[in-house]
Formats: sequence, C-alpha cells, structure tokens
Amino acid sequence: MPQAPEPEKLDVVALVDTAERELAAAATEQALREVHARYGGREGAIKRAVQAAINAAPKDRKREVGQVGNAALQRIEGAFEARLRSLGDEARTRDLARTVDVTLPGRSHRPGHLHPITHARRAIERIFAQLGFTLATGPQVETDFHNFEALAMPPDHPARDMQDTFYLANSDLLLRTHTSPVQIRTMLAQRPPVRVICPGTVYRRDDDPTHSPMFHQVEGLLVDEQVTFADLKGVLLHFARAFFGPATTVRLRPSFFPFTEPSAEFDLSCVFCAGAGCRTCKNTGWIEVGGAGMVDPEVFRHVDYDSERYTGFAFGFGIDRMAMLKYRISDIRLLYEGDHRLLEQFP
Ligand code: FA5
Repeated sequence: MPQAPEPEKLDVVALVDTAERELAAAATEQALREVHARYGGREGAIKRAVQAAINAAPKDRKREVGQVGNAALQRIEGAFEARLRSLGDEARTRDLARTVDVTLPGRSHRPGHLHPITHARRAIERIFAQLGFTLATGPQVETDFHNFEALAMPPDHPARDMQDTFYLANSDLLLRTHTSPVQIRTMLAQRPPVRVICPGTVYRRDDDPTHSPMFHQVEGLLVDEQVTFADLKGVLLHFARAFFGPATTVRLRPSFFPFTEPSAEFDLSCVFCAGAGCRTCKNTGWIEVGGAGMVDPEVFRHVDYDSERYTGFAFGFGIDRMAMLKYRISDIRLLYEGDHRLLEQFP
C-alpha cells in the first residue's frame, strides 16, 4: 500500500502547483513578475512554507524536507523563465504581424533622374563638342560692364530696355540678362582663335507661358581669321538637325543686337507641324529660338582684338525653349514647378 505523503510536503506541493498554474496564465510581463514575487524567491510563499515545514519536521527529517523545498523553488524559477521567454516570443510575433505583411509585393525604389532642361543642355553641349566647341562659364551676378557696356550698350542705350533687368541695390552689379557677358570674359582671357559655348542661368523681369524670370541660355562664339556669316548658318543648321532631326531647317531673319552686325533672329521650322502652320508657330511655320550675328568690331575693341584681322560669329538661344519644343511642353512654368507627374516622363 502506497505511503501517504507527509503533511508538510502536501502544503509545498500544492503551493507549487498553484504557482505554476498562475505563472503559465500570466498575460503580461508585469503580471508574471508579480506572481513570481508572490511565490518565488527568498521572500515568496513557497520559501516561507518550506521554512515552516523544516521547523515543524522532526530533527531527522529536516534535511529531507529542505531538499524538497529547494527542488520546489527551482521548479518555480524554471517556470518563471519559460513564461518570460514565451511572452517575449508572443510580443515579437504580434509586432511582426502588425508592421510587416510578408505577402505584400516588395516596394521598388523610385530612382531620381535628370531634369528635362539638364537633358537638353547636355544634348546641346554634346553636339557642339563634336564641332570642336569647348565649354566656358561666367558668374550669374555680373557687372554692368560685362553684361551691357562691353557689348556696345553704354548707359542709357535704348537696347538695354529689351532686357528688363534685376539690379542689385547700391552697386553696378546685376543678375545677368543673357549669356553674352561670357563672350566678353572669354575674349578678355584668351587670344583668337576662340570656339566656345557658354550654357548658363539668366534672369529677366518676365513672366508668362513662354517667358520665365529665371531661364537658361546657351551662347556660342567663334572668332578666327576669315569667319563668315555662312559659317554661322552652317553651324546653326547642323545643330538644329542634330538636336531635332534631319528634316529641320533654319531661317535667319534680319534683326538688331548692339553687339552683332549684321544681326539675325534665329528661327527653326516648326517641330510640331513641320512648317505647315499650327497653333504653336502661330501658323507661320517657324518658331523663334534665339539671336545671332557677326561680332561687332566695337565689341572687339573692348577686348583688344584686331578687327582687321579677325572676324567672328556669335549666337544665343534659350535652352528652356529648346527643351519645350523637343519634349512638347506647352508652358515654360511647368519646367519649374517640380511636379513629378511631368518630371517622371523624362527619365
Ligand atoms: C539675347 O539674349 C542675345 N544675347 C542673344 C544673342 C547672342 C544675339 C549672341 C546675338 C549674338 P534675346 O533677348 O532675343 O537675345 O534672347 C534669346 C532667346 O532667349 C530668345 O529667343 C528666347 O528663346 C530666350 N528667352 C528670352 N527671354 C526669355 C524668358 N524670359 N524666358 C525663357 N526664354 C527666354
């Protein structure tokens, strides 16, 4: 017949059973620690029950009761650690379920890309580089001398009104109105032959669908012996065909710029209707894109070039306008609004 357990053992075993059940049922780490503090450790109910059982046990059995008590305390510690780990696992599983839906398709990166004006500028630079033109640059804040005076526009010259200017207060500085001052800086810095293009940002007090207060031009300058107007037309025609396609033609219309003589407006056959006439070209078949001409001897005088020996041509056109024509953008302001729906069309 099995022996009945000693009464002190019964107390401890029942306590351990209760403690294990409560530890396993604790729903939060805080609740778990409270149960553990109540039953386990030096201050807990089990330790106290074990101590009482030892005290009550006859001398020859105290040791055995102590061993039972230690085993009970270890079981409680084991149960506490196990529940702590499983609560951590449950919390991690819950977090993962909340933040990551592993069944969703991956998100692809949206790579940045160049602005249509940068695309156009680089294409222009490449075409002129193939013709032997090198790049030249100048400051956007210019002196009156470089922007106007050396280009044969002394103070009060009426041609200054053609380019409504932003002046910097209390100085003779201004935001350059065109890239032509880079011609002057280049010729002051080097002797002929010269063959440069000068792309850059320029500013005017303009604002409408085809005119922006900040826009981009590219200037071209070629100075050497025996340079003629025919060379100018040949270079512009080559550029227009390389940029817009072989069917494009160029027209030079008599015009006036103080720094070129003769001067011309530089028109392209309309890239939308191939010259047949449409809304963009106002039914003329032509679109004006820039100015050009033979460098005026007065400009050569300012930079100390011998105008008896050297002749040259210069041209300047809007890069923004080239980009609008190439990419069929109807309003120049769209280029500056940073709207991704437009920009993403020109990767
Ligand atoms: C000039 O700026 C001359 N410096 C060009 C030149 C260079 C002539 C060398 C002779 C020799 P114009 O003011 O016409 O010229 O401007 C040239 C082009 O810049 C225009 O045809 C147009 O394409 C562009 N442009 C002018 N103003 C604006 C503006 N506010 N917004 C966008 N493009 C503009």
